Order: sequence, then C-alpha cells, then structure tokens
Amino acid sequence: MEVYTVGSKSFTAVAINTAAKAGEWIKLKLGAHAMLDVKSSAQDLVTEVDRGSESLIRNLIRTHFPTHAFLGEEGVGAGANASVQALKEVSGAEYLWIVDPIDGTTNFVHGFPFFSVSIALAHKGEVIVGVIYDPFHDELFVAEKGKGAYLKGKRMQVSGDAKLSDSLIATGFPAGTTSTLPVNMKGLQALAPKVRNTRVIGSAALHLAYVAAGRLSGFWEIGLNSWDIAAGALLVREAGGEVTDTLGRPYSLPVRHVLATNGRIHRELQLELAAADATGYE
Ligand code: 2AM
Ligand code: CA
Repeated sequence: MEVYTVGSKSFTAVAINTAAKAGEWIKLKLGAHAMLDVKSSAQDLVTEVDRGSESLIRNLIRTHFPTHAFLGEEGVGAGANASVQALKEVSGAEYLWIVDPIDGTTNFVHGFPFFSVSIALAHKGEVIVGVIYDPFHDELFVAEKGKGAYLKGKRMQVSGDAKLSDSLIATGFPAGTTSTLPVNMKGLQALAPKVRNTRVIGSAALHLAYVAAGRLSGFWEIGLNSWDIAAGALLVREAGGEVTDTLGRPYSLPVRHVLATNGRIHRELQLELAAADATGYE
C-alpha cells in the first residue's frame, strides 16, 4: 500500500510550525505540570510535559514525512550508553529528525524561564535544518544549511569578541553528574579569571542559540546528547561561528563534549580547557 503524504511542505516550515506548536503547549503547562518522574537520578527529571511535547512533535513530523527516521530524548533510556546506542541505530537513515521536546527540563519544573524546544533535521548524518524555540520569550531561532541563521526575520551574527578577556562564556552542568562535576569545576576554575564573566542558564540548546545571536561569545559543555546539540550547532555555524568537540575536532552528531564559539576565541578557549584537563576526554 502506498504511504499517503500530505502535500509538499518544506522541511524548515514543518520544523518551525512543529517547534512553535510544541512550545506554545509547553508554555501553557508552565507551573501546572502534574507528574514528575526521575530518570537516571533524583536530578534527572522528566515530566508528562516532556513526553507530551515529544509525542506532539513526533506525530506532526510523521504526518508530513512518514518515511523519515526520528530520534527523541524521551524515546531513549537514561544514561550515556543508551543515547550512544540509540543514535547508532538510526545513523543509516537518509533523513533523521533529532528532537529535544524540552531542553532545560529542570528550569521548566522550577519555573525558571529558560527552556526550549529543539528540532534538527539531518540528511545523511549532516544537519541541514535547525530550529530552537523559546516559548517564554517567544524567540524562534532558525537555521538552514548554507542559508544563514535567523531570529525574528533578522540574520544572526556571532559576536566580534577577539579575546577571552572580552568574552561572556557559558557552560552547563548536566543533571546527575557526580562523575562529570569535578571536570566541570576544573574548567570553570581555569576560565573564570580569564573571561569577562561566565553564565550557566541550564539549557544547552539556548546557550547555543545565544552564541549564534552574539549574546554569548562561547559555550562548552561535556556529557551532552545529540538532541541537545544538533539544532544549535547549525545555528552557530550559519551565524558565522565554529562548533567542534572540546578537543577541537569538527562537530558531528555523536559529539557529546561540545565547544561552540564565535570562531575568534575558539582556539584560545579550547587550549584553556585542554590545559585545565577539562575536555571530558580521558
Ligand atoms: P534536558 O533539560 O533536556 O535534560 C544542562 O546542563 C543541559 O544538560 C540541558 O540542556 C539538559 O537537557 C542537559 N542534560 C540534563 N541532564 C542530562 C543528562 N543526564 N545527560 C545529558 N544531558 C543532560
Ligand atoms: Ca536536553
């Protein structure tokens, strides 16, 4: 039987509409979520809103592109191994949607207004569309490979800071990170005196969007998953920035220890992380 496909709509239009719809729904649930579960530890939270947002997104994408593969945070078990395995299983797909239904779940649960929906589309392993929507501030960040990155119709450009000492840098502490905490602290300890200041707002996707928008000069975080990074990595690149792993190797979907900057401070920041033994690699 032939699969029925709704009339042709661009990948980017579907990503935008889907992120906007999921974001609006999430915002309605702010302060009103009912159930709270823990995933891998007491810090690793998942709400019915995470699950609801993911199934809304999955259904909408399936309606438009029923043959495309889908990788979403809530469809994967807890822990790094499960995430690595889940990405491997779909890595042969021609088109793969990579979705974080709420990035910044802990913020969402506490009513700290920095969380987002992150939707990326990869073609043969390369991200070609990236959309991050922050429903609280009604900011929709969009990038298409080769066509630039946009916020509210305006092209985004990374910051012009040329030195770490002029830079505002962000990092993150993933939930349940007893193992990565010492590494995070080493990185922060080494960098704090060298940069203008540091920020930790609790959503990797928004940190990346802010690097693209020139609000942050750079961001690094270790122990992330593909769905935290994929859309944001394209935003940063299309805004003229650079994205690698913390060792300076080019970004690809399996990267978990990420470094994203305006490009100008990339090498300096990477060398500092390496010197501090804070890359997350053994
Ligand atoms: P989440 O809110 O979707 O879980 C905060 O440092 C960032 O790390 C957030 O983007 C958060 O995404 C992510 N994160 C939280 N817990 C994590 C975990 N156990 N493993 C990997 N990333 C995590
Ligand atoms: Ca996430």
